Amino acid sequence: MQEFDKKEFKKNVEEYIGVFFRRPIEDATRQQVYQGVAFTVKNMIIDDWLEAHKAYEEQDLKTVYYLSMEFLVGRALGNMITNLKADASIREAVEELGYDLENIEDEEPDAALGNGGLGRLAACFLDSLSTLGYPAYGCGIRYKYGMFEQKIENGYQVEVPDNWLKDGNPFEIKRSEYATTVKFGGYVRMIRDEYGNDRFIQENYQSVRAIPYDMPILGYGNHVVNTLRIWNAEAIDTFNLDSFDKGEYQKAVEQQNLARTICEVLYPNDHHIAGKELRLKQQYFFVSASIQRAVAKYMERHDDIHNLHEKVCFQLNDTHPTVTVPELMRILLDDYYLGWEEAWSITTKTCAYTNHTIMSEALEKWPIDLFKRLLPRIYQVVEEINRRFILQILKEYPSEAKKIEKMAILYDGQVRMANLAIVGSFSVNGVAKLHTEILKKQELKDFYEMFPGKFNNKTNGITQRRFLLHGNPLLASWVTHKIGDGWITDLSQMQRLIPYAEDKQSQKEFLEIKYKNKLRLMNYIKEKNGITVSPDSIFDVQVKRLHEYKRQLLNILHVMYLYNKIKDNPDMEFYPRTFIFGAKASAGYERAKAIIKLINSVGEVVNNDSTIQDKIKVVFIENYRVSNAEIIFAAADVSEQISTASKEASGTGNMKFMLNGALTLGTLDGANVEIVEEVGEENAFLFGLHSDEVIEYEHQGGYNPREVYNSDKEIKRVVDQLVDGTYSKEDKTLFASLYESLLSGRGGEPADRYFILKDFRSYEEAQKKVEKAYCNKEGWAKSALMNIAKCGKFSSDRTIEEYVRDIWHLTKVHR
Ligand code: 26M
Repeated sequence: MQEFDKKEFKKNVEEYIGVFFRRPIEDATRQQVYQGVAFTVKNMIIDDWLEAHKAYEEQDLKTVYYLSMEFLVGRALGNMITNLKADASIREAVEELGYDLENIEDEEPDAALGNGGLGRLAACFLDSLSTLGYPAYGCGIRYKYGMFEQKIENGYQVEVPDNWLKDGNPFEIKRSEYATTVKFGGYVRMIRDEYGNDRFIQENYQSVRAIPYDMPILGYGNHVVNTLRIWNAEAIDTFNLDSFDKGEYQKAVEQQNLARTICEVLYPNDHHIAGKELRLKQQYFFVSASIQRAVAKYMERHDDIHNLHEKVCFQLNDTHPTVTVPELMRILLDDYYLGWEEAWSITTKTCAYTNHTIMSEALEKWPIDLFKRLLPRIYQVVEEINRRFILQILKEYPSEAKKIEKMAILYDGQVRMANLAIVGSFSVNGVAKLHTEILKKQELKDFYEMFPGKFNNKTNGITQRRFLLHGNPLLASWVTHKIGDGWITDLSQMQRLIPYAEDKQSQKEFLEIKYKNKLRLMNYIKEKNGITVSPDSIFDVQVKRLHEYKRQLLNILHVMYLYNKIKDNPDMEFYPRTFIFGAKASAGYERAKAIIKLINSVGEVVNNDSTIQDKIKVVFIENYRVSNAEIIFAAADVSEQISTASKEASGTGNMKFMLNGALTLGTLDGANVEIVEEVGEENAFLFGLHSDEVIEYEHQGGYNPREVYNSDKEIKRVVDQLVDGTYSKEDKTLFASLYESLLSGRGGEPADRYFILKDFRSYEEAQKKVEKAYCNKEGWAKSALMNIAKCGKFSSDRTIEEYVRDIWHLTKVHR
């Protein structure tokens, strides 16, 4: 990249608008100006992109392929400008063109190719890989429709398709030269070749053409640009549609339909598996295309496939891309004619697997019939992997028949993807210390005993470039003013803020910045919700996917409890609080949707009750996503991280709040444990059962919530208000399913399986401590500053360095 030339930049923007829209900039829409700016910025990095890849090849560097069904990257323009370190100059140039950079950035739709934590983690990892100078590809799917847009109508969630590509995507490049074919269905015929070897030929299959689209991922100020490669499906022979042969015609139509459907839409569930055939097609589609291409690329510059693992690592983001293991085997066996042992040795040195959840509903299993019908050759390979693995189990545990039942890959008519991923990988990692320990001691105990050396922990992290530098410019420049800008690429330098935590002037400055960020969110809420909130109130925030285990229900029940208190004692001391929620529910998850409705209904009642004098406000932010998350984190005082202990593998929102100086109110779950370890218990608010207590109760089949309900009048009152019409005048049964989930459960599930009533009092007490602490402004500011000072560990840069050191063994590019 050359020196930034403002005149040239402005000229380019105007030229693009002229060429693409046939308009002078004065007549262009804001969207058109955005397109012009975006193309100009892309052009600024295009040479670096090419040269970085040339450097990788010349230096013959090992590459990690991060295989993921999801990349929740959000908007690209602002991030690129940040990472180009061109913020001030581009802002000025855009201003001279008559526009405000923020408004232009707001024209970009989020690339919402993910559900939540797992997809956003993948995006943070790509940012860190580029910033640290490691060669990497993100490999995924170019969904035509990403995560649905959430509208709230009459308090209910309504899902609207996210047509993010409708105006085109200025950052992507179609790479037809790397197209490959992916085959589905048909049958496998075995033949003997001229050397007497068995060969397996897939016949009568349907196929689609996989076409990659590349998006640049720039490192921060280092001229390194990696690639997010997302695959689109196109039909193969359309000309066959003219065929007079009925069978041919039929097949051509089917192939067209297959191509049309595969990349149509992101499945909008997390933590719940619906065994849909199309989902498996998506998985094999992007995996097969990515692995074929990676192997081909390796062979372009190397002659021995046996050393693949020296230059290539496939990291599986959860079990979703697990077909990588048999697909690589298939390529090695069928295309490179390797023997099984050789192929297996290469595969298990090349694949590594990350587990992101212990929730049993999320454990991926496919019916064997479906798997076999869709992927006949892959299934054969899986059968052989399974056969050999069972022999190994029998050998190591000759007298323990139960081991096979628990560990087999094929069992009970199903393909168990986690078992396949573990057996086929050299590394299995959890995403926070506690999570990895639970995997080793409980969920994956048998595998840990058999392969202790594979297991390791990699505590998650987040990129400070997006979530502080871009999302919270006021705080970012304040930090830089105090300690220099080293934190941008080395977050551990935040430690240098420790002395300022005690300093009255710094505390005051921090609170002023927080206040301004609260004003920004206040205005957003005013505009979107029409609700007036006070920036002097405590901004208490829970934003994340909606799931019972995350316990948004605990939060809103507590709001109902507080409302009762204030109504009963209008003169009680109470520090005004704004409870802010943001969450999408999976479309078919009825209880989650009922919780969204409840939050909105409570808001409706509480916000409009003038007798409580604005002491409580409840705000549900519609369509929570990466772009508005940046505004929300910056404005938060309290970070609600209240999952049932043991259920949240890590959490990453918790880290984004910490980075922005919010105090955690949480359970000892996931990475909260490590956050509190870093910041000190005195700078957080902990409550609730510990994970071992939860696990112990679960072994006993649960606990009896009616004991709590019957012995605590205030809790009983709140629970009863779910069904007495307090928040559902029009239809008292609206929240009956939530009432039932707390007191009796349904279909054999334990009552209150997420221990909401059990933890209620402990939560309520912690909330009282929050209030008391907030009353002391200086003390609060000190704690907030300590959170920022101690957040260094939670940079995804640290996480990536650990992956590199323990799993990927990459070398940095010289540029
Ligand atoms: C599976 C099958 C069909 C449709 C969707 C899925 C599916 C999609 C996403 C299942 C799980 C998915 O994500 C799980 C997830 O987001 N896990 C979160 O991962 C984060 C990053 O490691 C952790 O911080 C969170 O604690 C964990 O919940």
